[in-house]
Amino acid sequence: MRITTLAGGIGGARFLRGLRDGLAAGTGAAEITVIGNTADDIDLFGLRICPDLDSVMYTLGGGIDEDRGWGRADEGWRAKDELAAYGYGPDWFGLGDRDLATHLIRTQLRTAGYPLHEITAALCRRWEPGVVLLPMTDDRVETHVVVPDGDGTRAIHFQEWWVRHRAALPAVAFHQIGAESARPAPGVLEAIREADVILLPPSNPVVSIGAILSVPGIRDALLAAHAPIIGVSPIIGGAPVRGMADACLSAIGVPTDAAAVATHYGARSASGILDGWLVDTVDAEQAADLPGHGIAVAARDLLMADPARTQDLALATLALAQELRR
Ligand code: FO1
Repeated sequence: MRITTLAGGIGGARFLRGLRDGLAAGTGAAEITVIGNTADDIDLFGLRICPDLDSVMYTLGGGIDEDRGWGRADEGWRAKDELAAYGYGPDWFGLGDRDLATHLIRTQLRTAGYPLHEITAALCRRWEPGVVLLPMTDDRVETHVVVPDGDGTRAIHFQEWWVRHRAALPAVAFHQIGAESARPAPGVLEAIREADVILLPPSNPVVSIGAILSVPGIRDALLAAHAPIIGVSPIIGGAPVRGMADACLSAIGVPTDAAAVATHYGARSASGILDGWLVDTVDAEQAADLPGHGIAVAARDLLMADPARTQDLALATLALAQELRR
């Protein structure tokens, strides 16, 4: 079975680990291709940093710091302290000593002219994540956030908004800079076209899934895909499980609730991208009218509190896909 997923950072990576391990535990021989968000990427200290690709690579490769969900386990911050001692900012983005190796290699290969999908494959040769990890595009696409500035506005990089300001500055708009001229990375459209199942893990609908959909061709490929497309709500009981998706959703006028996110993605029968949607049991009532709008619903325990529950959730998305395929 060929499974293709779109994925952002921490929540997406955890879900993918459950999917891979849940399938491995069962008999399910499956090949998983992950289309990773690269609009979080940032140039810092002369290095190109790809947070969402690294969260997936480290989480599935066994190198992730479990509490943070980003960066390396058993991390040290000596280089960061040295940079701060020079007053060489920004000091609000934590680059760990072990994590730095990834960015140094990625930047060196990028300077040598290798495209991001080849660089990502090279880095994954060390980590062996057990999935094919593709960047959504090899081209530069960055989410910038428009925030109030006096009686006007200014745009800041997503990472500054997210990490330095903890998304506390009201976001007037999100722009994926460069998206209009970006092309899907090699393998991305094929992975969507050839999939037996397509999954949207509980990633941020605006700056992760939304950013991937901003690359021309990807949304159309999803619309045309023969595979059922199943999403998992990142919102439980009116709040994001972690991260600050609520700040992103309110910025685009979408209520922070499980049904509203599904409606935002839209039913495939109405030119949206969803055939099925998993909500937490506490949101079953609220999602009751989605089937009437072409989106099948399954209510499950969405909290990925431990590996077993994460695997159960991942397998539940496949079960809904099977149901819809019949
Ligand atoms: N997130 C933070 O909240 N604080 C940080 O200092 C930070 C550093 C960092 C370094 C490398 C990396 O790959 C990710 C990092 N993140 C940090 C997470 C990053 O902001 C992600 O883009 C978000 O978690 C959204 O996916």
